Amino acid sequence: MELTEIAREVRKDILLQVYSAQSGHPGGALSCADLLTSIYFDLINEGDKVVLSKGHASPALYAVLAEKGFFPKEELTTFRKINSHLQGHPSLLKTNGVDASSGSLGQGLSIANGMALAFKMDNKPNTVYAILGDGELQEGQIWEAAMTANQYRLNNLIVFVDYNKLQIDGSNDEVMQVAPVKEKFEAFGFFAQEIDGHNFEAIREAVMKAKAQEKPSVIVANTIKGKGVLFMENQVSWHGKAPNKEQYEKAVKEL
Ligand SMILES: Cc1ncc(C[n+]2csc(CCOP(=O)(O)OP(=O)(O)O)c2C)c(N)n1
Ligand SMILES: [Mg+2]
Repeated sequence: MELTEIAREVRKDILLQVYSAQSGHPGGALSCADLLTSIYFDLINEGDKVVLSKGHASPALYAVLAEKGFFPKEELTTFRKINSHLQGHPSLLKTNGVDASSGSLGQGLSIANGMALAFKMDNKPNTVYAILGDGELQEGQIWEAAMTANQYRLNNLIVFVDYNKLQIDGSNDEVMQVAPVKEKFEAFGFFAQEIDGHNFEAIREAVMKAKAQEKPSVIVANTIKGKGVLFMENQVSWHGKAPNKEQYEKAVKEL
């Protein structure tokens, strides 16, 4: 299947989960659907690790993992239900295929650092991918982790920033300015690139360039929150809200 087709399935499954649960975060899940599709269906090698630091986008991760065969797709409708292995935020202990627990924003880059450092100590050739939200960059721990990645020259670490310009209740600019993102990471010793986060070729090319560096990498991925569903695109109100039946059917039809 083509990446575009996989991403379309992933988006449908994101909506299915949030609709079935009648809660969850469609906007930020749709925004990183192409990044996760790229990582899991184009870029990943056996043994690589993926840290979805913006854990509220769990429906995107679960959709990709189900598509990969880590668990049956039928289970997606149990998302956020009591006793389901698909909890609101990813759990390393509960869900097959999840590499790191997340949900409390700000911690994922530190976890990814530890994994990358461990790969180096074990002389393993693997890569760690981390996906951060742009609002998440307001967490101080991110910048402590950025210093650490530079200190240990973690060139096996590739950080994606899902740069959709929106967070929970407004734009980054209104709440707490994070721009310029690329330059900030450069100042922290990263090799930094900025791309269209919905372009599979651009994502692949940036990862290949990142892998050739001697320092940690950040790929600032310009994205659209709610991407793929017109009435959700760039609407902060769809950060953490479930569609009703009519909206769900309209969204699926559009996809
Ligand atoms: C430490 C912490 N504080 C607050 C929250 C609640 N929260 C969940 S998502 C979110 C906004 C995140 O914005 P961003 O990182 O831009 O994510 P995206 O736009 O990709 O959804 C917040 C504040 C949280 N999960 N963790
Ligand atoms: Mg955001």
